[in-house]
Amino acid sequence: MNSQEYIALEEKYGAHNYHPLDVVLTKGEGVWVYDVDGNKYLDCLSAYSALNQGHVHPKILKALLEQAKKLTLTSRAFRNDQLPLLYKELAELTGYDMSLLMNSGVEAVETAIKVARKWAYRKKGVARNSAEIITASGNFHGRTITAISFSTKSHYREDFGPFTPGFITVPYGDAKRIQQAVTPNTAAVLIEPIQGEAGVIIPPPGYLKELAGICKKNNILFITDEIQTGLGRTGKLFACEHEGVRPDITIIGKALSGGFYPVSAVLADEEVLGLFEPGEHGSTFGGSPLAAAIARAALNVINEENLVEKANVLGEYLLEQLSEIPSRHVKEVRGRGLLIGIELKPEAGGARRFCEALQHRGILTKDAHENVIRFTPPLVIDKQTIDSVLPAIRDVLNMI
Ligand code: IF1
Repeated sequence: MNSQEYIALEEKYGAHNYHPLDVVLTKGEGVWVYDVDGNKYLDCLSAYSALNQGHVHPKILKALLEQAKKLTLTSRAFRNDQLPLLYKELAELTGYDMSLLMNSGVEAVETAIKVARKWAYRKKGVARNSAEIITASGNFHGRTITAISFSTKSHYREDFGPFTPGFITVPYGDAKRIQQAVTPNTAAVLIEPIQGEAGVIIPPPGYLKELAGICKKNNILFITDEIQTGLGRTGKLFACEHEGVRPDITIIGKALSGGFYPVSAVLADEEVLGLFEPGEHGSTFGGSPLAAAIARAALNVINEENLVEKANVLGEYLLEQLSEIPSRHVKEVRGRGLLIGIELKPEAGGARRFCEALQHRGILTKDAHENVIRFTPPLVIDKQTIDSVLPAIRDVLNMI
């Protein structure tokens, strides 16, 4: 079958909740992907940072295959011999006392919200059912009813109410607005250290530090969603480290499995995560031996291959190279590490047509927030590969 035939099948039999680029991929290796018609592309999206380690990393594949032959799932009714090792390795890597394993990113977000509410009732003395969580406009934390309850994008919410109460949303990037929203019932502040979906929005310097200070002063939990920014993407293990901030709760997902399997986690110290009691939370697949073995290998690759430092060095290089491209369409190029966005001027006709043009030049990426082209290649990319695609990017940014 060719691309057109696969696309026709998908359109006929699948729900239309996506509008993907019309490229049907069948194979991936490192930074490269191949479509069913035999074309090769550089993946500059990396499944929104889930593929920091590159496609089908051989070491993660090996861990998956070996574990899959032995034991895949126990449920948490029984213990397994992989999860404790992952817990220990996560603690050693991140410095948090504990973690709780879930599957999708949004489940970990919901988990963090649950534990923050419990903390407010049990530790802070907030009256039950009245905890408030402050979030930021332009946020993206996933697609569940609770996560869209505090989305500010009408397209994500419009027909899906009623919503979960208990969330207050203030403009992103202005610490004063967070301070003003604090009440005695505030349990937590939940933000992304850099907003991905909103178009790679980097808050003003000092923002995260200020938020951490406000939270500490007011006895509020500071929760960061590092599902997209974490595990090396921005040139630090966590984006919060750019400001020397250690949140009370850090949420990770995506690259925690290197793209093999959905694995997410909530990281926190014992005084917070220790509040969960047996039966209060869980998941059939969360923390399975297969997930744990994959995550252990995925973390190991980040360490062994120095991916955090690579993202730092190559990110700086790519940002500089992209910034130097003269183009009448470009409003701003911004980024941190290998999380880079090119914002186009409103009159450029939207980022999608640029993504389609890049696709025809062998580069896959995705528009964000209408006018932003993301460049988030796997962290295993090298300088030579970056150099090899710059001419095509230059051409596309200068098309009519
Ligand atoms: C889709 C966006 C990115 C996330 C942050 C939680 C989640 C995500 C910061 C939920 C997920 C994904 C999901 C994907 C598209 C994508 C995305 F454009 F929609 F916003 F990355 F920029 N927190 N982001 O970025 O994690 O439950 O999906 O595992 O198609 O919805 P999940």
